[in-house]
Amino acid sequence: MNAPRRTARPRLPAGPWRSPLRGPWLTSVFGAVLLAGLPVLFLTGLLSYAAYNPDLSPLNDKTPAKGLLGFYLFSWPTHPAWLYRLNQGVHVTLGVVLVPVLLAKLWSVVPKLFTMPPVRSLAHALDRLSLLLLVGGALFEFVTGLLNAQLDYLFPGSFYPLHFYGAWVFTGALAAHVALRLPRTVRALRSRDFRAELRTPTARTRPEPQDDSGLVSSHPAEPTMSRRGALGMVGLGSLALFAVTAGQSLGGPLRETALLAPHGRDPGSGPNGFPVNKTAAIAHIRPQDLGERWRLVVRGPGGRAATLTLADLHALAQYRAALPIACVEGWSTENQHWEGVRLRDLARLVGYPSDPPGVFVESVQPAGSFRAVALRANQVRDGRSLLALRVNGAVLSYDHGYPARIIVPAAPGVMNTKWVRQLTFGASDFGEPA
Ligand SMILES: Nc1nc2c(c(=O)[nH]1)N[C@H]1C(S)=C(S)[C@@H](COP(=O)(O)O)O[C@H]1N2
Ligand SMILES: [Mo]
Repeated sequence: MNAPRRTARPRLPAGPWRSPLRGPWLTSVFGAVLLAGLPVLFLTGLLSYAAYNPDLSPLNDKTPAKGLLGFYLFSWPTHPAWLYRLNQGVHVTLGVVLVPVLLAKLWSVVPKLFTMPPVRSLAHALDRLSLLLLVGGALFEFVTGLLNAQLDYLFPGSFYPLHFYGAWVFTGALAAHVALRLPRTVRALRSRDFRAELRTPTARTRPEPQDDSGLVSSHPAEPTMSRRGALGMVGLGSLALFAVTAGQSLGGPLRETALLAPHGRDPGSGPNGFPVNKTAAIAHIRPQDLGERWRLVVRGPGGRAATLTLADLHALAQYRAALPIACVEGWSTENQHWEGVRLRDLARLVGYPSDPPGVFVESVQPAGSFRAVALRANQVRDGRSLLALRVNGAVLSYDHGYPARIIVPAAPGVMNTKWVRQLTFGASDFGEPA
C-alpha cells in the first residue's frame, strides 16, 4: 500500500543546518580574524616555552624527546623586567578572546563535517584528515590552555608537553589549511562588501549564492538574524571575555573586573597584598620547617658548601629590585619592591668570585612540580636576581615564601621558588635531586 502523498513535489529532507547566514563569506571573515590571531598565539607560546629554560633540567620541563622541536630554544633574557608579563598576558588574553571566534568559525563549517559520502577520493580523504587535525588540534589547544589557566594543576607536570606538542600539530595543520584555502578565502572575502553587510538588517538578509563550497544551505531557513547581528554577537562575546580577563595582567583598577582570573582578584591589602598562586598550606609547608630550624644550604663545586641561618642572610649586603610576578596562567602583578641577597653574592660564598654559573633551586616543599627549578647563568648574574627576604618593606608572608624566595627579572612566575631550602651552583646535571 502506498502512503498518501500530500504534495506532488518530492520534499527535501529538512536537515539541521539551514541557517541562511552560512556561506564562504562569513566563514572567511571568521577565518581571517583567526589567521591574524593564531600566529601571535603560536609565537608567544613558543617564547613562553623557551622562557622556562626547558633544556636545562627535566625538572623545569618534562617534554621527552622534544628533539627537533627545541631547535629555537635560547637564553631567555632578564631585560626588560616586564618581558614575560607582556608575553604571557598577550598569550592568555588573546587565547581567551579568540574563543568566540573559533566557535563561530566551527559553527559556520559544521555541515562539512557531515557531508556524504564522507570520503570521495584520495585527495578528499587527505583534505578531511588535515581538517581533523585542524579542528581537533584547535579544540585541544584551547581546551588545555583554558583548563590550565583556570584550574591549574589539573595536569601536574604534563601540561607543557601536551600543549607544546599540540601546538606543533595544530600549527602544521593550520599551515596546510591556509595554503589550500587562502585563494578561496580571498575570493570569498571580496564577494561581499563588509561595510554594506554591516548596514544590512535581518529583513534584507539573503543567503549567499549557491556554490560548491558545501557551506551554503540548499534549503535555507528564513533569517532570524543578520550577518551584522552574528558578527556583533561574536564581537561582543570577545569583548566581554576581554573585559573579564585582561585585568589580571594589566592590573590597576582593572584587576577588579578580571572575573575570570583564577588568582588574586582580591589578594588582600598591605605589603603582601598581591596574588598568591599556591598557599603554604596547599604546598604542605609545615611551619616548623620555616622556624628556628630553617637553614639555607648553598653548594658549589668540589663539595664547597655554606649553611646560613636567617640572621646570617640578613647580615649579608641587602639589595632592592622592583619586579613583577608573571604566571604562565596569564595573571601578573605590578612591580613589587623586593629586598634580599643577590644570587651572585651567594655564588661568591661557594667559590664563584665572578661569572657565576646557573643554579639549581630547591624548596622546603616536600613534593610537587614547582618545588625545584633550574636558573640560567644569565639569570644568576643579573644584579636584580635575589633571594628575597622582604617585599614592599615587610617580611615575606608564609604564602609568598617566608623566609626566603627567589625573584628573577623577566622570568616566568614558576621560577620564583618559594620557601627556598637549598641552592646548588654549577650543578653539571640539574637532574632529579636525591
Ligand atoms: N615552592 C614553590 N614555589 C613556587 C610555587 C610552588 O608551587 N611551590 N609556585 C610558583 C608559581 S607557578 C608562581 S606563578 C609563583 C607565584 O608566586 P606568589 O604565590 O608569591 O604570587 O610562585 C612560584 N613559586
Ligand atoms: Mo605560575
